[in-house]
Amino acid sequence: MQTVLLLVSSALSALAQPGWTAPSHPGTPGSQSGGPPPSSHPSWGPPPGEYGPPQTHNSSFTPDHVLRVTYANVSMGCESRASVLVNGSTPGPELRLEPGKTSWVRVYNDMTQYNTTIHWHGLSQRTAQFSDGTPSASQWPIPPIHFFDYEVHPELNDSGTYFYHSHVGFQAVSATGPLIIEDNGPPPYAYDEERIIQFTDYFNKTDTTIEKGSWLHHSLGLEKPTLC
Ligand SMILES: [Cu+2]
Repeated sequence: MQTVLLLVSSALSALAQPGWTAPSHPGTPGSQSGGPPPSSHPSWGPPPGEYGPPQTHNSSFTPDHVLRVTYANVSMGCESRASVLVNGSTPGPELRLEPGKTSWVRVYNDMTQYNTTIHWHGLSQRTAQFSDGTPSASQWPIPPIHFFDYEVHPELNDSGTYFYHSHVGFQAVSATGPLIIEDNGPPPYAYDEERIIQFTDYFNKTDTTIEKGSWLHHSLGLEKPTLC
Protein backbone atom coordinates (compact mmCIF):
# COMPACT_ATOMS: atom_id res chain seq x y z
CA MET A 1 0.00 0.00 0.00
CA GLN A 2 2.94 2.30 0.60
CA THR A 3 3.90 1.75 -3.00
CA VAL A 4 0.40 2.64 -4.13
CA LEU A 5 0.49 5.91 -2.21
CA LEU A 6 3.82 6.85 -3.74
CA LEU A 7 2.62 5.92 -7.18
CA VAL A 8 -0.43 8.11 -6.79
CA SER A 9 1.88 10.92 -5.75
CA SER A 10 4.14 10.29 -8.72
CA ALA A 11 1.24 10.09 -11.13
CA LEU A 12 -0.08 13.42 -9.94
CA SER A 13 3.45 14.84 -10.12
CA ALA A 14 3.50 13.83 -13.72
CA LEU A 15 0.33 15.81 -14.35
CA ALA A 16 2.05 18.91 -13.01
CA GLN A 17 5.09 18.61 -15.22
CA PRO A 18 5.62 21.38 -17.75
CA GLY A 19 5.00 20.30 -21.28
CA TRP A 20 2.84 17.36 -20.26
CA THR A 21 0.01 16.72 -22.67
CA ALA A 22 -2.89 14.34 -22.42
CA PRO A 23 -2.16 10.99 -24.07
CA SER A 24 -4.08 10.28 -27.21
CA HIS A 25 -6.89 7.77 -26.72
CA PRO A 26 -9.20 7.94 -29.73
CA GLY A 27 -12.68 6.93 -28.78
CA THR A 28 -12.12 7.29 -25.04
CA PRO A 29 -15.14 8.90 -23.40
CA GLY A 30 -14.32 12.49 -22.54
CA SER A 31 -11.55 12.75 -25.10
CA GLN A 32 -12.71 15.39 -27.54
CA SER A 33 -9.97 15.37 -30.13
CA GLY A 34 -7.78 12.44 -29.15
CA GLY A 35 -4.71 14.65 -29.57
CA PRO A 36 -2.70 17.24 -27.66
CA PRO A 37 -4.25 20.62 -26.81
CA PRO A 38 -4.02 23.28 -29.55
CA SER A 39 -0.92 25.45 -29.52
CA SER A 40 -3.00 28.45 -28.47
CA HIS A 41 -3.76 26.73 -25.16
CA PRO A 42 -2.52 29.02 -22.35
CA SER A 43 0.68 27.84 -20.72
CA TRP A 44 0.53 26.84 -17.06
CA GLY A 45 2.72 25.24 -14.42
CA PRO A 46 6.25 25.99 -13.26
CA PRO A 47 8.99 27.05 -15.69
CA PRO A 48 10.53 24.14 -17.64
CA GLY A 49 13.23 22.29 -15.76
CA GLU A 50 12.56 23.81 -12.36
CA TYR A 51 11.38 20.66 -10.65
CA GLY A 52 12.74 17.88 -12.82
CA PRO A 53 11.02 14.62 -13.67
CA PRO A 54 8.66 12.73 -11.31
CA GLN A 55 10.47 10.82 -8.60
CA THR A 56 9.69 7.55 -6.90
CA HIS A 57 11.14 7.21 -3.42
CA ASN A 58 12.97 3.98 -2.75
CA SER A 59 14.29 2.60 0.53
CA SER A 60 17.36 4.87 0.39
CA PHE A 61 15.28 8.06 0.38
CA THR A 62 15.68 10.19 3.51
CA PRO A 63 12.95 12.77 4.23
CA ASP A 64 13.82 16.17 5.70
CA HIS A 65 11.37 15.76 8.59
CA VAL A 66 9.45 12.88 10.13
CA LEU A 67 6.12 13.15 11.91
CA ARG A 68 4.52 10.16 13.61
CA VAL A 69 0.82 10.26 14.38
CA THR A 70 -0.38 8.18 17.31
CA TYR A 71 -3.48 7.79 19.48
CA ALA A 72 -2.80 7.90 23.22
CA ASN A 73 -3.89 9.38 26.51
CA VAL A 74 -2.56 12.80 27.39
CA SER A 75 -3.09 14.70 30.62
CA MET A 76 -4.21 18.28 30.40
CA GLY A 77 -5.89 20.49 32.95
CA CYS A 78 -6.09 17.62 35.45
CA GLU A 79 -7.93 15.46 32.96
CA SER A 80 -6.87 12.53 30.83
CA ARG A 81 -8.04 12.45 27.24
CA ALA A 82 -7.41 9.91 24.48
CA SER A 83 -6.07 12.11 21.66
CA VAL A 84 -4.47 11.97 18.26
CA LEU A 85 -0.90 13.20 18.76
CA VAL A 86 2.05 14.18 16.60
CA ASN A 87 5.39 12.79 17.77
CA GLY A 88 3.77 11.94 21.09
CA SER A 89 2.50 15.37 22.10
CA THR A 90 -0.11 18.03 21.47
CA PRO A 91 0.86 20.39 20.07
CA GLY A 92 3.45 18.47 18.07
CA PRO A 93 6.97 19.66 17.25
CA GLU A 94 7.58 22.85 15.34
CA LEU A 95 8.57 22.43 11.71
CA ARG A 96 10.86 25.02 10.12
CA LEU A 97 11.01 25.03 6.33
CA GLU A 98 13.09 27.09 3.92
CA PRO A 99 11.21 29.30 1.46
CA GLY A 100 11.88 28.59 -2.19
CA LYS A 101 12.99 25.05 -1.40
CA THR A 102 11.22 21.72 -1.57
CA SER A 103 11.10 19.91 1.77
CA TRP A 104 9.87 16.36 2.20
CA VAL A 105 7.94 15.53 5.35
CA ARG A 106 7.26 11.85 5.96
CA VAL A 107 4.10 11.31 7.99
CA TYR A 108 3.66 7.89 9.55
CA ASN A 109 0.17 6.91 10.62
CA ASP A 110 1.03 4.74 13.61
CA MET A 111 -2.60 4.44 14.65
CA THR A 112 -4.34 1.12 14.12
CA GLN A 113 -7.91 2.40 14.00
CA TYR A 114 -8.00 5.76 12.20
CA ASN A 115 -6.93 7.31 8.93
CA THR A 116 -5.01 10.58 9.02
CA THR A 117 -3.52 13.34 6.85
CA ILE A 118 -1.47 16.46 7.51
CA HIS A 119 -2.55 19.79 6.01
CA TRP A 120 -0.19 22.79 5.83
CA HIS A 121 -2.54 25.45 7.05
CA GLY A 122 -2.06 28.71 5.17
CA LEU A 123 0.27 27.46 2.44
CA SER A 124 -1.22 27.30 -1.03
CA GLN A 125 0.63 24.11 -2.03
CA ARG A 126 0.20 25.29 -5.60
CA THR A 127 3.25 23.35 -6.78
CA ALA A 128 2.31 20.10 -5.02
CA GLN A 129 -1.46 19.94 -4.78
CA PHE A 130 -1.38 16.22 -4.08
CA SER A 131 0.43 17.01 -0.82
CA ASP A 132 -2.20 19.39 0.56
CA GLY A 133 -3.56 16.93 3.11
CA THR A 134 -7.23 17.42 2.33
CA PRO A 135 -8.61 13.87 2.43
CA SER A 136 -10.62 12.66 -0.57
CA ALA A 137 -10.07 16.05 -2.23
CA SER A 138 -6.32 16.24 -2.89
CA GLN A 139 -5.23 12.85 -1.55
CA TRP A 140 -6.50 9.59 -0.16
CA PRO A 141 -6.03 9.66 3.61
CA ILE A 142 -3.11 7.70 5.03
CA PRO A 143 -4.49 4.37 6.25
CA PRO A 144 -3.41 2.84 9.56
CA ILE A 145 0.24 1.69 9.72
CA HIS A 146 1.21 3.42 6.47
CA PHE A 147 3.07 6.59 5.60
CA PHE A 148 2.93 9.37 3.03
CA ASP A 149 5.78 11.60 1.87
CA TYR A 150 4.54 15.17 1.69
CA GLU A 151 6.21 17.52 -0.76
CA VAL A 152 6.07 21.03 0.66
CA HIS A 153 7.40 23.92 -1.38
CA PRO A 154 6.86 27.34 0.26
CA GLU A 155 7.39 30.20 -2.16
CA LEU A 156 9.99 32.94 -1.48
CA ASN A 157 7.29 35.31 -0.24
CA ASP A 158 5.62 32.74 2.04
CA SER A 159 7.87 33.52 5.05
CA GLY A 160 5.81 33.61 8.23
CA THR A 161 4.02 31.67 10.95
CA TYR A 162 1.58 28.89 10.09
CA PHE A 163 0.50 25.60 11.59
CA TYR A 164 0.06 22.05 10.36
CA HIS A 165 -2.74 19.77 11.42
CA SER A 166 -4.60 16.62 10.53
CA HIS A 167 -7.62 17.15 8.31
CA VAL A 168 -9.43 13.95 9.33
CA GLY A 169 -12.40 14.68 11.57
CA PHE A 170 -11.76 16.18 14.96
CA GLN A 171 -8.10 15.12 14.89
CA ALA A 172 -7.53 18.64 13.57
CA VAL A 173 -7.71 20.06 17.09
CA SER A 174 -5.06 17.93 18.80
CA ALA A 175 -2.90 16.61 15.93
CA THR A 176 -1.30 19.94 15.17
CA GLY A 177 1.93 21.89 15.52
CA PRO A 178 3.66 25.14 14.52
CA LEU A 179 4.88 25.53 10.94
CA ILE A 180 7.47 28.26 10.44
CA ILE A 181 8.60 29.36 6.99
CA GLU A 182 12.00 30.93 7.56
CA ASP A 183 12.85 34.47 6.53
CA ASN A 184 13.99 34.94 2.97
CA GLY A 185 17.25 36.70 3.90
CA PRO A 186 18.39 38.42 7.11
CA PRO A 187 15.53 39.33 9.50
CA PRO A 188 14.60 43.04 9.43
CA TYR A 189 14.91 43.38 13.23
CA ALA A 190 17.52 42.36 15.78
CA TYR A 191 16.15 40.08 18.50
CA ASP A 192 17.54 37.90 21.26
CA GLU A 193 15.20 34.94 21.24
CA GLU A 194 12.20 33.46 19.50
CA ARG A 195 9.43 31.65 21.32
CA ILE A 196 6.53 29.84 19.71
CA ILE A 197 3.15 29.82 21.46
CA GLN A 198 0.31 27.83 19.96
CA PHE A 199 -3.23 28.12 21.29
CA THR A 200 -5.92 25.57 20.65
CA ASP A 201 -9.29 24.58 22.05
CA TYR A 202 -9.50 21.77 24.58
CA PHE A 203 -12.32 19.24 24.71
CA ASN A 204 -12.54 16.52 27.33
CA LYS A 205 -14.76 14.31 25.15
CA THR A 206 -12.98 12.16 22.58
CA ASP A 207 -12.98 12.97 18.88
CA THR A 208 -15.35 10.06 18.18
CA THR A 209 -17.90 11.26 20.70
CA ILE A 210 -17.76 14.82 19.42
CA GLU A 211 -18.08 13.69 15.80
CA LYS A 212 -21.14 11.58 16.67
CA GLY A 213 -22.80 14.33 18.67
CA SER A 214 -23.27 15.06 22.33
CA TRP A 215 -26.52 13.05 22.66
CA LEU A 216 -24.50 9.84 22.70
CA HIS A 217 -22.31 11.06 25.52
CA HIS A 218 -25.31 11.91 27.66
CA SER A 219 -27.50 8.95 26.79
CA LEU A 220 -24.79 6.33 27.34
CA GLY A 221 -22.84 8.09 30.06
CA LEU A 222 -19.61 7.71 28.12
CA GLU A 223 -16.18 9.11 28.70
CA LYS A 224 -16.45 10.86 31.97
CA PRO A 225 -13.19 12.74 32.47
CA THR A 226 -10.61 11.15 34.75
CA LEU A 227 -9.52 13.59 37.44
CA CYS A 228 -5.89 13.60 38.52
CU1 LIG B 1 -6.17 23.87 8.22
